[in-house]
Amino acid sequence: MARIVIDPVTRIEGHLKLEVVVEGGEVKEARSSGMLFRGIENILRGRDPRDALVITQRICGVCPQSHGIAAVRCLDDAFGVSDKIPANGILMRNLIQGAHDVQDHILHFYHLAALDYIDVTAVASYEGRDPVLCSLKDFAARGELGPFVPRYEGDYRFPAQTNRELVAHYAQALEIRRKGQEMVALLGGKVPHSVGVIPGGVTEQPTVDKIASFLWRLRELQSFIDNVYLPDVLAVARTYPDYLEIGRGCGLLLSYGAYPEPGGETLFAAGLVDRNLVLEPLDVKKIVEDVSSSWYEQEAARYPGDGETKPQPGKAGAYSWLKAPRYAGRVCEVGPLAHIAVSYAAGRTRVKELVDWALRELGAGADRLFSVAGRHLARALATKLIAEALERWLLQLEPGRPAAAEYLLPRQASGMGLTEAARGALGHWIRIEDYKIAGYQCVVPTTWNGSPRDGQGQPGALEQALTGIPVKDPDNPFEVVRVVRSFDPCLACAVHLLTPGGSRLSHLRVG
Ligand code: NFE
Ligand code: MG
Repeated sequence: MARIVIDPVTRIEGHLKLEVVVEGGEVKEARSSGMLFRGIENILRGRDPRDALVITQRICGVCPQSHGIAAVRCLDDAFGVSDKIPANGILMRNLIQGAHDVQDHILHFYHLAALDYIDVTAVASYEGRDPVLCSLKDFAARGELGPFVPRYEGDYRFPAQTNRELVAHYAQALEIRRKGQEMVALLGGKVPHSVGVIPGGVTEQPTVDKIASFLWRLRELQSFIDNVYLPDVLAVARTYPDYLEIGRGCGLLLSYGAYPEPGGETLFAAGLVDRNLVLEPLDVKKIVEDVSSSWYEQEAARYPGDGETKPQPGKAGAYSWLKAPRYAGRVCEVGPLAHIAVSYAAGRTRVKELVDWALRELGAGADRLFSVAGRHLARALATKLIAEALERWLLQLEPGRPAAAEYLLPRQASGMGLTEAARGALGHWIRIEDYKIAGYQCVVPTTWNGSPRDGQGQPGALEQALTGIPVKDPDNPFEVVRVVRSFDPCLACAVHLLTPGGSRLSHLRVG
């Protein structure tokens, strides 16, 4: 029996620790631990409710727009203006969130995951004149392999020429992401933490020049997704076909739905699906957070609207700062696979076309989506779907029409804001008393996926996906990190250590 501890897992956002027990060449047991405490919910108590918009965007530098949208939907609900937002406001929120998500998905595939499959050292033997590859070759020759190593060895399958092409795409993806961030800034004022999204709508006014500036960047993103990103993801799935089998996970996908169309249905459907893609309607009241294996004071699992954050470092039997969200007691996986599978099961026509096309390309059945390569594929399809919708939403903007409704700050209220971040289902819950925040809870995607065991002893989604996978060489557990990264975990979202001086809570780190 071998115990492998990977701490921290690199090329993800934040600090995740993994412990897996390997016996007979396969993982028998896995434990995923979030190693930092998040204090955002407690920081918010006693503040003006509108501060949630500003402060929750600071939860994470990768997905601030997602938290901005969840927070504003939470305030819309508490202020009673959810159904009063003008079409321009709905559309511009979608455009900000969508431009963000497109570049975030590209970030994940190229910069956080692709080097698990691409041998970057192939640039050393490059003899052509492509300036990007030449500069990477020089970089490697100086021994500066900075973002590319350390890595696990032993399973790079592409020929050298393909490796070099994919490395060039890694560099190209950086430029494309910049275009996506510029699109966010065009309507949201700035990145990473945008400023124009307010209760009732947005502060920005759509103008013809902003629409044109957004559109030409969008066209570049669309072209990259069609001609580079999707073909590369398919190439990885074809070259590593065993990863269409590995890391199947808990088999229950949950989506809150996201991207409301003015007067219509959402782009991503809400609901749950199992491995047979049978749709179950979502009942938010069935969500609870369990703290049995988490470093919080022990109490019964609570609905997030009534949730508390009471840290208890060193609690016996606990091993994570992440709580364990559950739906009617069941473990759920969230993320682009859920976006795509739930929307597919709900009969969204465009999603069906895209999924059926991709599965035909791979000669695979829909059950193969529940896998490492399936998650990467679903993420790429979700990116294409959003990029197409961005164009539709952009061309529906009406310059000169209002973009926000008025609101009054209530003395007493409660609200809930649900959306889908790039990494999956994201919910914020607020309680307002005497015009101030009396309680605020965020349940983020990585809390669902990276959760520890609950009071019933059920492992979390990532822990389940790791159990049973082969590990050829415990010194090079590349299979483990490939499964982990297919979930795109973000521990910055899931947990946070926040102190003004940066040191006071450092003793809370448990290693
Ligand atoms: Ni920090 Fe986040 C996204 C959110 S994930 S990246 O997407 O919400 O736990
Ligand atoms: Mg929380």
